[in-house]
Amino acid sequence: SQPDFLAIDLFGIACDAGASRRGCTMGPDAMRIAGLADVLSGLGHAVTDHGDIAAAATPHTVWQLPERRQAAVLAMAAQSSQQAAAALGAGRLPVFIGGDHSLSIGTLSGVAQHCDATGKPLFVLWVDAHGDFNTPATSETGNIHGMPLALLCGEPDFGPEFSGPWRGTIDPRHVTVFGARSIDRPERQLLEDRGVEVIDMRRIDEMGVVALMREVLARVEAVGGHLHVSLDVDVIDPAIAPGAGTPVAGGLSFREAHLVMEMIHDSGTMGSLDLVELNPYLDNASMSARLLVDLTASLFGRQIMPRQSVRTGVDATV
Ligand code: B3U
Ligand code: MN
Ligand code: MN
Repeated sequence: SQPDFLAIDLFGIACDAGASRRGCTMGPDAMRIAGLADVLSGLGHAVTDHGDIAAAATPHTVWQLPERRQAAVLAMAAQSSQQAAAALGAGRLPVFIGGDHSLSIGTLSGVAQHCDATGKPLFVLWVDAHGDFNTPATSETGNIHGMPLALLCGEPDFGPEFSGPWRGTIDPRHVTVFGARSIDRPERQLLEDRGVEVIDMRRIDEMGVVALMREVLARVEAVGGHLHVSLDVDVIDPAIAPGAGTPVAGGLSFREAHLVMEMIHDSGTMGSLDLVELNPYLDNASMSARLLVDLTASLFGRQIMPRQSVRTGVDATV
């Protein structure tokens, strides 16, 4: 488990080259303005904001070229991979503020490097409306934000242009996709074949988030693992989080999303975090940015009333 107060590093990754619509480049600033650092320091944590990694200025004509966008994604991944490994090596907890979900190619590969070096088993909780397990061969859109997990899990369809420290660094059987409700056919087959756990919205409706999250977290706790949480804003219902480029109806409610975050916090297993896909250009009066900051507060220990138990497997008592 974790100390109550953490040293948190914030890294903005102003990237939209992996997405279908532009605007996620403004995500990091929107979350800063919504008070992310203040909320975390208000909880007692020591927060350092390292500013943004940004792509070279991309005129729209350049953004429309798939090879250029792909090169931009991977150039940023090379940087964020180093940031992740360095922050964790220094005993700090890195929070990556996106930016579209392709940024996890970099962040997770750096986290994996650190876990390899320390011998901690790595688990990934991918909280997302989508599976993000497409490959260049299965993707209908060609957008890289629909592919990061497949690349990280070593799918062979990626050509040599995708080489880098990210390729095949994650064990698909240590990945849980939570909140899914939009998965492409061939993507679904790959997820099944590789043994990725997919907790879709129907299972959440039937079982509730508590029973499902307890199982996921208990597996990490049992082996003293490092949990990387990758939170895609589109997992939340678009009615309350409209600032997402690929909204899908029927997402997590406000209460469910907070409960998931609170349970992750109580488990003490989270070692690194991505906050991705916030598109302030599509947001409504910053409501999604503020909700993401609010959820992050729950992830880092904000509680309505104090609770004594910090164990997931045991019933928490007030
Ligand atoms: N599966 C689709 C849609 C998608 C995935 N991730 C996002 N959208 N954000 C695709 O493009 O691969
Ligand atoms: Mn995603
Ligand atoms: Mn998504």
